[in-house]
Amino acid sequence: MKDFRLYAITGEEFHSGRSMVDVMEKAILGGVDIIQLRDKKSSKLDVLKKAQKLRKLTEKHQVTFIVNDHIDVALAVGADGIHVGQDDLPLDEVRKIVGPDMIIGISTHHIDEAKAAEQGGADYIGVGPIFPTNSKEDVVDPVTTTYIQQIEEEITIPYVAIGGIKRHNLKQVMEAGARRVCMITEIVQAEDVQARCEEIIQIMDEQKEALS
Ligand code: TZP
Ligand code: MG
Repeated sequence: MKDFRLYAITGEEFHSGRSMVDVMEKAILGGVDIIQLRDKKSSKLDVLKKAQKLRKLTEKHQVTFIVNDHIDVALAVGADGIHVGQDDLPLDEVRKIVGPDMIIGISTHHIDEAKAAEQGGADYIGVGPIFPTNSKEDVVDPVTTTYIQQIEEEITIPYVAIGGIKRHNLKQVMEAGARRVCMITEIVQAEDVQARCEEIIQIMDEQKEALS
């Protein structure tokens, strides 16, 4: 898959009435290079409609588009990838459905899950929640940056750190080794989403430089 550094997930309850396409377009203009549609509440039809809009947007800007949970929707709109959790269909079943080319990402909370994901053919893994977060229901306890260090040592496929990551703790996340980060609220709740993403990317660039 095309490499990335800043991954944004939709969180419509935090968009403050702004349209999803508008919020995500600002994020892309600010430097986000991968977008995930995550919608745990809408009907399948509504998820499809949102996915169609985001597919158009991401195609226009040449940005990777991932759909959370809904494999059928991902296939229907020609998304670049699908993101699943530990309680969704197992990776080998997902691969059978989506074929060899679609990106498959999976959330992990423990090194054993990460190893299984790597062996099972995931293209990338989510690593978190690093810090406490209010953006996910039934979330497990924070895994802390120690989990990032473990992943750095034992896992070779790309990983993205997620969960409660903000400008003020980005340094900690990067010091532990992460070079790809994923955020919901820190991005979509910002009044100026584009400026926020630019600021995040600047911090990431500075940290990367400082740590190299
Ligand atoms: N998976 C693990 S934590 C999380 C998800 C979807 C929520 C991240 O949201 P935020 O607002 O960046 O903490
Ligand atoms: Mg899921």
